[in-house]
Formats: sequence, structure tokens, C-alpha cells
Amino acid sequence: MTAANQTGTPTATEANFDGLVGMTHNYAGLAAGNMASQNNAGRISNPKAAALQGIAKMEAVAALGVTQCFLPPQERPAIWILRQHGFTGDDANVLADAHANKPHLLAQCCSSSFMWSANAVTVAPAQDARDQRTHLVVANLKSMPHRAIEPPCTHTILSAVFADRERFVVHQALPSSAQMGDEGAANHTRFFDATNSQQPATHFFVFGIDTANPHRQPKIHPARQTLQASQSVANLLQLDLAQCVFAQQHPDAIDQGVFHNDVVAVGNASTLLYHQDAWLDHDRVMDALAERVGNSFCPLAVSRDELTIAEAVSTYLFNSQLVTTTDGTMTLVCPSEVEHHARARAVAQRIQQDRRNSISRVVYLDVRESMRNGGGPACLRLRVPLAPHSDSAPATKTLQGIHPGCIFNSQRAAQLRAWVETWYPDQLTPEDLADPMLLKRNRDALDALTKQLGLPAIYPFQG
Ligand code: SUG
Repeated sequence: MTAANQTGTPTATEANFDGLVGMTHNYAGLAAGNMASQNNAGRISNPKAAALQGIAKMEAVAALGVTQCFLPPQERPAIWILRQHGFTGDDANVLADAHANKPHLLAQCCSSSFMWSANAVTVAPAQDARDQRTHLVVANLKSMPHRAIEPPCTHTILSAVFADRERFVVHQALPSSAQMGDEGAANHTRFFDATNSQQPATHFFVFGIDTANPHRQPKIHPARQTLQASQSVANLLQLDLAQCVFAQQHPDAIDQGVFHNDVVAVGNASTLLYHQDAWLDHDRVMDALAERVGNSFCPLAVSRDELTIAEAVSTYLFNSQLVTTTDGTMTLVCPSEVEHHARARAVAQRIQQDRRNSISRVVYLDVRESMRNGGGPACLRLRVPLAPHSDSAPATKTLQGIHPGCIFNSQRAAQLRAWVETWYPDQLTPEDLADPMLLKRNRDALDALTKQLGLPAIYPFQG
């Protein structure tokens, strides 16, 4: 996101980090409670198309004036996890044995789920933290075994990307106890008043279950985020609790496929676009947000008559990115599924035409490969607010201590496209996941990428 400084040059206030899609992107039906994941289980995937869609998305968002960055993929198959489960021998043996005897475990070890970087960490910028450093808390993702593999590598990657210890603190994930399910930024929104830098930011944490008071919980699908985890994250972020609002997801929404809050709500600055049935105690939540965020708070509710929760889940209207563009207005970056759904498109148009809010434009992007696993535009990006009054622009190599190789621009786009074209398969079937050549190819590709980006060794195979 950008704002204009006195000379009219855009000054970055937020960087968006998209997760690059991995070479083993596939549809294994691993995520209970995620309708798209369940409905597309077993489908043939297109890793190359998926990765190219992700790069095209970054280009489109960067063209809006957003400071765009990216995170490299993790290594898959996670052969070390298979070894932890007792598979032995050389890599080819381990893969063949796992494929024959534990195909579900192999699928878990092959997921490209790290691409949804909104689940990587929760972030609070230096200006909100007591020690004036930017804090990133890695999410433990303990609810889903295929996602619980991600945190150690996420920590290593983020420590390399945000290596400046004066500015950034990258925290390890919370312990994976039953009380501590944490899914990262997908369940967190930071509100601030863009016209008044004196007004403290508000941190909105949404959880699925309070383990100390569990009677209000979904009946069919798991609640992934606990209140206890959200509270610990707020603590680690060094936030003033007076500026935090905690709200519980509506259990019925979870049971209809709202596995993360970002499936039914998106915020930017002091605007909040949300579904009427997103949270329990709706009125209390809105009062608390209005009080903390202040006069500029602009809630935009979508009623169940306009769009049901089921329609929100199938179209991902709320999983759009809401970004401030160089002219100071906001653009809603929706998945093309919204454009192709008459009622969802009508909601987007209604919001765009309503002059009482800042949203002046809607754009549609094709991220279908990711959508088929339940990941829309907002899932694919992690927002990292930057320190105010920065004079560093994304094209320079000094964007507030962020590793320069991970800053996206047109040269980088061309480089990433060429890399994907060289290495990624066009198609993957479940059988292909056991091919030892895929493991080797992925390592060679990741090795080539980290060298191109000037990153240190970040993968287990790089020793
Ligand atoms: O955790 N899907 C991911 C989608 C994550 C979306 N992120 C946000 N809403 N922020 C998940 O459910 C499916 C993998 C599979 O079935 O192969 C998956 O993990």
C-alpha cells in the first residue's frame, strides 16, 4: 500500500508478501472443513499454471501501486517427516514405501500449502509494539497435519528475509498444545486511521474456539484458531491489550466452510468489509471496533439476503485484497469466481458505487488453481506494515531492511516466470508425488532460486 509524500512520490506503508506456489501443488483433499479442498480431492493439478497465476497476480497488484514482495516455496516432499514415521532407505525407497503403505501421509508431505502466506505469521509493526520493533509470530498451524509441517521452515525463511535484528523479531511458533491452535494473519486485521497518525492502531483477533469455555463451538468442522493462542500472539507482538479486540467466529459459519476469518471479512485502514453472520455477538464486536478504531471506522456489512455464507464460501468475495492505491482510494481485488457469480458480483458493484466508502474500483484476477484448494487472493498474501514516513521505494534495494532479492518488480517477474517455465511440471497426478525425480528436480529448482535471489541456505537439503 502506498501514500504520497510531499514530492508526490509514492511512499510505501505496507508490503504484501505473496507465497510462491510450490512445484508439488496438488489436490489431496487434506483440509477438513475447507469445502474447495474436499470437493477437488484427487483432481489433476497444474503446478506451472498455478505458479504463473500467482506471478500474474503479483504483477496486477503491484501495478495498483502496492509494494509487492514474495516468499520462496518450501521443500516438498518433506522427506524428513516420512523418515520420522519410520520409512527408511534412500529417498526413492522412502517415497515408494510411503506411497504403497501410507499414501495419505505422503500427500500431507507433498502439499504446497505454504503458498497461502496469510497463514505464515501474524505481524505487528514497530509503531505498535512496546519495543518499537516489528514482530512476526510464526503460526503453528497445528490443526492440519499437512500444515503443521510448515512452521520450522517458515521461521528460517522469514529470519532470512527479515534479517535485520534491530528492526525485526521473528518468533517461533506457539507450542502445539490443544489450547494453542494458531493460523496466523488470516485471523487478524490491523485497523488504523490513515488521516490521523496519532490515533493508535487497533488489532482485531478472530478465533474459532475458547478452550476454557468450549460450549459454543462448531458441530461438524474443526475450529482451528483458539482464543488462548490469539491472546499469546498479542502478547508476543508486544501490543497494548487496550487496543486489541477479540471476537469469536460464528460456529455455524465454520460448519459451512469458514475455516478462517478471511473467508468472511477483509479490512484495510479503517474500512471493514464483512458478512453479517461472521461472528458471535455481532453487536458487541462492532461496538468494540467502533470505539477503538475511532471516527474514521467504516464498517461495510453484507447481509445474508444479499449473499449467504455458502455463497461467500464458494465465491470468496471476502477473500479479496482490499488495497489503498496511489490516488488514496481503495481497490477490491477479487477472484474471478466473484465476477462469474451474479449475486457476488452485484455486491462488489454495490460497494464500489456507494460513495460513502473509499472503495472506488473492483478488479478480478484468475487464481483458479489456488482457489480449488480454498485459497483466494487474500490467502496468497501476507501484509507487513512498514514504519511510517519511509523514504525507501520498492525499486531501491533498501526497503526497510527487507531482503532485496524478495522484492518484486518487473525484472524479478521475468526471472521468476523463466524459473517456473524451466522447472515446474504442467500436470501432477497423485501417483507422480512418489516419483524420486520430482524430489530431485524440486531441490535443484529451489537451489537455483535461492542463488538467484541471494538468499542463504534455507532448506534442509542445503545442509
Ligand atoms: O489451510 N488449503 C488451505 C487453504 C488456506 C487458505 N488460507 C486462508 N484462508 N488464509 C487450508 O485449508 C488444501 C490442501 C489440499 O487439500 O491438498 C489446503 O491446505
